[in-house]
Amino acid sequence: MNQSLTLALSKGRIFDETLPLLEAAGITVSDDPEKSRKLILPTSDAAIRVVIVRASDVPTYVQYGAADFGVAGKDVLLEHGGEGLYQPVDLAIAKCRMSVAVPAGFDYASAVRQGARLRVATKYVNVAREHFAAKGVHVDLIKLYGSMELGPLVGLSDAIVDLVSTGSTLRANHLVEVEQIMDISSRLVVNRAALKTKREKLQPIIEAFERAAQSKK
Ligand code: PRT
Ligand code: MG
Repeated sequence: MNQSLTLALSKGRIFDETLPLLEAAGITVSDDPEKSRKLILPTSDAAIRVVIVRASDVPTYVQYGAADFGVAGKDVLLEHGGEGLYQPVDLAIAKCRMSVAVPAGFDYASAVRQGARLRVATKYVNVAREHFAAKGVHVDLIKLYGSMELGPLVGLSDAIVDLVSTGSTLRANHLVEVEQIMDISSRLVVNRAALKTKREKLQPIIEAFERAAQSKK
């Protein structure tokens, strides 16, 4: 059967770190999305193409079957909810952690002990809500779409929930990490219907990704 596949990726670290996994599956992408303005990239396999979308839109494309599979961060998948998605592989790429950070000098532990109500700016309102509820911390969540680090600096919030990898963004903005919420890595997500109808074509790729990810752990 002639099965064609569409893979959804975001440019930047996810694209860059997925390329070696694709290569392990014998698939090469010659366009560089940072240079080309094309949103649909062909691959060395005429039946497989890559679509370039916003990181937070990857689950949506895969959920609706506009892409058969994609790569998205656990942060993005938790906020999306994961409906319609099968998540077979933790790819162990684009690793970071989700943390609570506050301005250096703000006594977070004591504010929490005193039962203070904290204003928290974040893109990850669902994960943040669950985290603070589980800890019994009272929060007002303020939804942002980026540059969370600015929130406490201009008095928008007392704290932020954001992703941290090297910690240099926090340091540059005089913020300190006071709680780690969870480790984050990117996952392969597959459309549930495609998994059945395009199994023959998808399965070898999923297995190659699995092997490549395993060798990184
Ligand atoms: O940038 P855009 O708004 O288009 O979308 P995006 O930020 O969701 O995409 P992108 O490509 O930046 O991130 C895609 C995925 O990479 C995320 O969903 C995470 O799963 C993962 N990832 C891994 C990260 C980081 N590491 C990371 N460090 N995503 C973002 N960051 C940011 C973080 O938000 C903070 O602003 O980098 C800054 C911190 O980095 P350090 O090294 O200074 O600590
Ligand atoms: Mg980004």
